[in-house]
Amino acid sequence: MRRGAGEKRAAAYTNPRSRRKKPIIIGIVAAVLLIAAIAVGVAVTLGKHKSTTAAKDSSTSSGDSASNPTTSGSPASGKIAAVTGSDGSTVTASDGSTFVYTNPFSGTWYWDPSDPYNNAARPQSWSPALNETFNYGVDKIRGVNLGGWLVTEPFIVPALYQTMQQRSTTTGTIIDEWTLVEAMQADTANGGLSQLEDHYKTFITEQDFAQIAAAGLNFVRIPLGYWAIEVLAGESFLPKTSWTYFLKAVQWARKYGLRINLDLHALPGSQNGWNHSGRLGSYNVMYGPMGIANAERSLNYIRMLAEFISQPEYRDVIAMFGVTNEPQGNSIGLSNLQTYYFAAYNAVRTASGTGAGNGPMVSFHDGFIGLDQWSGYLPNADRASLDSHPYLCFQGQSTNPISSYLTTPCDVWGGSFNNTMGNFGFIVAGEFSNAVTDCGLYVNGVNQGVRYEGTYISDGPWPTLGNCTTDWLDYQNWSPATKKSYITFAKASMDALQNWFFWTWKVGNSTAGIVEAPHWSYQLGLQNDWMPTDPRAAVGQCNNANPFTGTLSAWQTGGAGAGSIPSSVQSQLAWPPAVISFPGSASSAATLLPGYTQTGPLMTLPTATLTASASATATGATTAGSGWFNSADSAGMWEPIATCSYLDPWIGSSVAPPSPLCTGGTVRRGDMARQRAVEARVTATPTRRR
Ligand SMILES: *[C@@H]1O[C@H](CO)[C@@H](O)[C@H](O)[C@H]1NC(C)=O
Ligand SMILES: *[C@@H]1O[C@H](CO)[C@@H](O)[C@H](O)[C@H]1NC(C)=O
Ligand SMILES: *[C@@H]1O[C@H](CO)[C@@H](O)[C@H](O)[C@H]1NC(C)=O
Ligand SMILES: *[C@@H]1O[C@H](CO)[C@@H](O)[C@H](O)[C@H]1NC(C)=O
Ligand SMILES: CC(=O)N[C@H]1CO[C@H](CO)[C@@H](O)[C@@H]1O
Repeated sequence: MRRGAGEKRAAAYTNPRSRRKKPIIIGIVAAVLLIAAIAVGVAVTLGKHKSTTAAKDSSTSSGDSASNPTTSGSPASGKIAAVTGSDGSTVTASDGSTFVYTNPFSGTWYWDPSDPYNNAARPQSWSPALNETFNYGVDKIRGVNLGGWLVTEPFIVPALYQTMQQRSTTTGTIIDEWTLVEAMQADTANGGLSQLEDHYKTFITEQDFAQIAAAGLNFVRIPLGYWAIEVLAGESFLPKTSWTYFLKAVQWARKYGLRINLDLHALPGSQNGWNHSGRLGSYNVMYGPMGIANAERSLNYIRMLAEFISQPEYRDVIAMFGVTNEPQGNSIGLSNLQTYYFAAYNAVRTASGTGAGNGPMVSFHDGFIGLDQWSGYLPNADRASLDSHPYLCFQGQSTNPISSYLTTPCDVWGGSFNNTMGNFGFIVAGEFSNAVTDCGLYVNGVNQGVRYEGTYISDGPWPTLGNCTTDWLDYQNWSPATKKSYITFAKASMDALQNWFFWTWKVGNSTAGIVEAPHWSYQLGLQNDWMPTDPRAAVGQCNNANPFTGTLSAWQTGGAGAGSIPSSVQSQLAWPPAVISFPGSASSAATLLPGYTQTGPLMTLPTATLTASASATATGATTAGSGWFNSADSAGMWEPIATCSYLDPWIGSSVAPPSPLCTGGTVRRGDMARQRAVEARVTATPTRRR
């Protein structure tokens, strides 16, 4: 979620801790296999091999084999659990518990532990099963974000932040995941960093995926921070752990027929300086003296993710890959952002190959630069899409009730989204919400104030318009008419945006035991009758007499011509850009900034420990894969140049690049030794292959 474009960060939060300038070096450490550490806890509590034949319903056994009938019996009863079912069937969850699958839209779940890559599940009768083609532009993406889960945010999980703040004696205000992690590390009495993993275990569970399918939704967008992959010394994040939970999410999505849009939400150095990038403060990707280096380090991670999700075991589930959430496009500049995106696109397509079915749709966030500016970007790109996050709540505020906004989404977004489908190609709203004001606990971050109440600390003055609690947040007392207005507003947003992900599925309680940002929770809206129970009801809400009807160019959906980007376009976008601009630069030529070189050993992401039986054929996949799809993708990883100096990746933009940039390298070698020593303690390196 963005703040208003161009806002300055609060002075109080600039450079919150004094940090030594410390060259940080991508560690080169012996390979450490982490398979054991990432074991995905798929509970295989069932005693025997079962049929892999999909039954329409658990109550009607497919019975392909008399000795291994598919039944709906629970494991506890000694019977064999069903591998599939529809509305009313009993599901055995991956933790061994059972629950009743409720899906009014004729969705079917599918889970056979002996065939764990089977993609037969379907979220609703009208959405393609995972083993069928999703026709972008024709089939609608109706999704939710799983915000606040693997990338925490104060406003989505306020109790986590409040509790740590109450306990914290050694740190200042906990404002982002970085400071949360520091506080947890100090809180050894309560388990230290395991408290963050406890949050991963509890905030989103398998039942959420079943509920999302039952809500008529067919996609989830899952924000992931780079720390899922690797954390270097001096960076306060929990390393690698969230990756384990992402792998669980993949299996749960598969089980309930949901497709995933993997959203790389937080990059090293931060791509936007906002709290939800992991660290509130400066931004350092394509901006500032470490802007090139951080982008190159990010390209390593993008490539590792792309190689992983392009494997046949994963590619039909992880159908989209948002390579970078909300970069500060207006500071970076359109052309440099496009150059960076092209490098990311190349990393993905080199991993996946081109053509429909080969790897994900790539998604580029618009960088808050007008949608029209993207017209014509990357002609012939194979399955590239644009991501935009329209919000009404972070601009001027108003006391007008929600009933006065019923056509606003149609008026302000409908035309531009519709036009973009024609002049760029596929566009998705990766985020939107039901909020029309910035009311809600921590919606602007911790201690940032609220525009509506006149207390917002940036970009004032903001007049006091009223009281958020009584005017907007008191959802327990909303009238039926107010709830109806929210449903209408949500439907108008959905119809205007066409393909969308609500931000977010769930908002946790504050320590007061209530949800204090109700406009941001799809689940709470369903529970309290202010979200549409069937999102298809949104179709036609805007009365768009002439909507985009879905004829994307063949190349945009992986058909003829896909991937044949003209060489003149490619050379314009060659990596690295010649010049990047930022306030502290003595000179902005990219050659005068720290950068990396592609000589590092390959790093792969660990796979889950799911093993299919030899007879499993659904995806042709009987193993969890190696983590790396394309063995011909063998260029080195970006790594430091032995003779060059580097700054702290989080240094900020007001610092000049190291001078001289590259010397005999003595300083750096000493630092690399230190880096290795510290890193070995902080985090094991990802698996290296070569
Ligand atoms: C998808 O899976 C179902 C159940 O196994 C199967 O009947 C169907 O043929 C599959 N569809 C495709 C396109 O492979
Ligand atoms: C808003 O109203 C609530 C409930 O009456 C009250 O508790 C709260 O203090 C008020 N907030 C402000 C900022 O005046
Ligand atoms: C939030 O608090 C309410 C009680 O106020 C409780 O019923 C509910 O279960 C809590 N939700 C979560 C997710 O803990
Ligand atoms: C939507 O786009 C189509 C072309 O793709 C155009 O014909 C139509 O007029 C547009 N509708 C609106 C309401 O902008
Ligand atoms: C200061 C800051 O970064 N605030 C952001 C924290 O996250 C919320 C929710 O995503 C944003 O709305 C704020 O702008």
